[in-house]
Amino acid sequence: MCTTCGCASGETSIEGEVPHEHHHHEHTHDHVHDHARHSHAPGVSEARRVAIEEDILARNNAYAAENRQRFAETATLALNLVSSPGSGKTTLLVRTLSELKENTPTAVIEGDQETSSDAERIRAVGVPALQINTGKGCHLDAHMVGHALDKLPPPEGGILFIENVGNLVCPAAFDLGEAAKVVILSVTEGVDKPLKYPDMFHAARLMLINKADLLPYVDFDPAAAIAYARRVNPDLQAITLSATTGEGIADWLDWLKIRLVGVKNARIRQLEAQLAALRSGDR
Ligand SMILES: Nc1nc2c(ncn2[C@@H]2O[C@H](COP(=O)(O)OP(=O)(O)O)[C@@H](O)[C@H]2O)c(=O)[nH]1
Ligand SMILES: [Mg+2]
Ligand SMILES: [Zn+2]
Ligand SMILES: [Zn+2]
Repeated sequence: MCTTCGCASGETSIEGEVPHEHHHHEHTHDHVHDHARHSHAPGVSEARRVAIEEDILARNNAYAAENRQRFAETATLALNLVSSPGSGKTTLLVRTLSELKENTPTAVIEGDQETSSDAERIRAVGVPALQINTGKGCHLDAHMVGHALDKLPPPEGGILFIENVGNLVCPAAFDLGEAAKVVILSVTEGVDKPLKYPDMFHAARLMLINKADLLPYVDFDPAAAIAYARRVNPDLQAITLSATTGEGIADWLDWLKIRLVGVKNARIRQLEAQLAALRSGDR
């Protein structure tokens, strides 16, 4: 994980925010920015390294729970899009948002080490987007996403897409409070990637095999990729599509709609339970 890969926290910047002036916000739990603990001192013992990792993930999970609560209250379907760089996440988002934006509220949080170019690509579609730059960091974490949500409210009754930093390793370990991780594997990457990077395919709910339009030109058997992925995650769903030609996109849109209905129904059940509790309190 990130104690070994050398990424350092504390370099994150969120569009429109002055770096290190971000502590005036309402996290409900104790919020100590102890960045010294995120560093990667060479020569730390194995036991110490494991303790540091557990600490980082425990803190992350607390922030993720806050984000998840926020998504539940606003009936927002939050999806964490993960992949190697260049698999087509932003291209797929641009097409997906163009299809959805008529009828579904949407927003995008973009994560990259540098530049706001992906957020600009999304805004060009007419959808609100906010860029997080992670600097040396190799993944988004729940704390960064919480800050981004202060600037870019979750789209109520809609879908928030979080495009993670291109990296098949570290983002697997970080829960952002999302309903599901969606892993994108493009056909130019080879069918063996689910075996080589099992954590990511294990963490994901859905695998999108992108760039299907290139299948005639590359040695890539989608059925083999799916079989490998299901070795590490038997429940993984899979859709083969092309962000550029639009083939298979309808299946992806259907998947999104079903998930969104699930989120809205969960919110209705939650409100009904609260109402019932109030009524029984009246009696
Ligand atoms: N042929 C083909 N190219 C694609 C497809 N999706 C994305 N690309 C190309 O792949 C490159 C990387 O895409 P991008 O969306 O920036 O990937 P990201 O890094 O995952 O966000 C760009 O040149 C895209 O035009 C696809 O479905 N088919
Ligand atoms: Mg991108
Ligand atoms: Zn890392
Ligand atoms: Zn903070």
